[in-house]
Amino acid sequence: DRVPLKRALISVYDKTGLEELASGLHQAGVQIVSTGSTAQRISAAGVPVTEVSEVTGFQECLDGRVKTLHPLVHAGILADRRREDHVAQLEQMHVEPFDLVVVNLYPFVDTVRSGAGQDAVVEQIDIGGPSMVRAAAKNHPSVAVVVDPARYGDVVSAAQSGGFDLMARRRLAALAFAHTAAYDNAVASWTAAQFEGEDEEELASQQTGQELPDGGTHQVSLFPPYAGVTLQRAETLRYGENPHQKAALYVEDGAAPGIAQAELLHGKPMSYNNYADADAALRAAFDFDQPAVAVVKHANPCGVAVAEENAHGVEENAHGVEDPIAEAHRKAHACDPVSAFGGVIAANREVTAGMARAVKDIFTEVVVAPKFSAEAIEILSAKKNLRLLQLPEGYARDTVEYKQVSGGMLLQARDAIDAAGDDPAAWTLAAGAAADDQTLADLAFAWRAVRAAKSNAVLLASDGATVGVGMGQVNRLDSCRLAVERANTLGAAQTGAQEIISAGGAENVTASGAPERARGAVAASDAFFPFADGLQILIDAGVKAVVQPGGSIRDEEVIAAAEAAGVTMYFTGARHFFH
Ligand code: 93A
Repeated sequence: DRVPLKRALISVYDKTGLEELASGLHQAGVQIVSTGSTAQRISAAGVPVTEVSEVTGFQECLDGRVKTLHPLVHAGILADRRREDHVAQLEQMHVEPFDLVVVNLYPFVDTVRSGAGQDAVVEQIDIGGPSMVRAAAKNHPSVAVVVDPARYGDVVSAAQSGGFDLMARRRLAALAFAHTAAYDNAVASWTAAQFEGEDEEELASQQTGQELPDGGTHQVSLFPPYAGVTLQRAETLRYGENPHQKAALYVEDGAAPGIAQAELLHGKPMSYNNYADADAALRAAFDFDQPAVAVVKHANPCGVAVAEENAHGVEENAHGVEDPIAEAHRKAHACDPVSAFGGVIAANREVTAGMARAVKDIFTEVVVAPKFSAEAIEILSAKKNLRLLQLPEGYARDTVEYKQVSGGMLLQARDAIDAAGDDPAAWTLAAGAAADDQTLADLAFAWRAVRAAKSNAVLLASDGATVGVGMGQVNRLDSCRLAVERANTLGAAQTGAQEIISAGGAENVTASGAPERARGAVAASDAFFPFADGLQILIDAGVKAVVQPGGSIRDEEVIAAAEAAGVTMYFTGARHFFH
């Protein structure tokens, strides 16, 4: 069922790889027909090419708006070669059929992004290109269609080996239809946004305040067309959240390169839950500039920690940290070694051999990081069931987040640590004495880390590491209790109480023998304390400083409790709910 490639129609805006494609096709004996500047480029590369205008007997007109929109072009694409009547009609009209159509479209989305004016954007709405792509995709029993320069290598190979088979043509057709659908979706959203823009109030409420390079604001809507949800199936997953649920991974057109584009270096295929947990872990680890590690279970952190960056070429930095990412992992794991069992680990730096040696001994589902050293891969590959996931170059999170609700979808601008209140320099001292540098650094760490925990997050930290995380509760009081309880019980699972006593920390060991890690720690709360009761639990446990948004109608009560206990409390004025 192969269709040999004898005649190709090429019309591309993005000329990447065009010369190689054209010369490869020519060498394989394929005749090339092409539009204006595409033909010029092919011809300049020394490859014979026929202009579309020669085929149609019609010059391009209206500044190129009409180039390929002609029956002699479209009959050549749409004739079903399996049908005698179609073949006969082509002969009558002296039309030669196309076996291959290579098109990429005017850069509509890039033009919108550049902040160009309406007329300039409209001019970039490609009409002839999508028509050829859709025609060729419809007629995939006879024609192969290619919209992505990354596939040119396959095209040349196919030309040399008797053409694409039917399955390959069908796959290409599906990609082509998805491509034109995404394109039209972007055009439709942008056009609708122009219409909404006539209502000044609505426009103002949509504006993000980001200035365009040309200073214009006419297209600065919160959800520009390219943020539309246009997805393509990338991978079928074994099952969903539970074994009886079907599931697949889709990638989003135009999205920033994220976990959906990551490369599995080792281990079994990623599962649905692996993707969700690894993404939550990344969100936490990449909130920090310093080397950071987050250990996550069920999308919640059971440990987040940072370590001092080690200056290049220096054996040990001021804090004696030789292998910062291994150190960050050690501290993150120590927060809750019980929950870390079967967890997902994200690092924001290359995974070193040092970190790998520690992870090897802990049952872990996934390690995700920007890079793994060769030695780390070797060490961790010994674990058959551990997945090693390497992030794509330029990993970033998208500017828009969405969540399904029945009958629709919620979209919001991404929550990031970039509000004015996220900067400790902008915090207000609400109670107690100003924190010393070390305490302030721990508060700043806790404030970043608390964003990783869901639903009434209250987090205790010391020395750049979480020591107790309370989350997933329907009230803040229970989260405070949980954070304290975890801080004061779970540490024992990792460090024997005896070791702590012999290390001189005997005063912080409870009767049960567990280290009392809440005492002397700092706390962060993702939203304000509605009453003083939650804060009181932290105070009673010996927490020395607290950071929280403030803004409750009972703030005075809350401040009074902190003052009475001599506990330092800062208000950020910003909050970070995460559900
Ligand atoms: O302006 S169009 O919508 N009208 C057309 O008839 C047409 N035919 C091809 N745009 C058209 N194209 C587009 O021109 C293709 O999609 C491609 O992006 C571009 C290639 O033109 P050139 O070869 O002159 O660079």
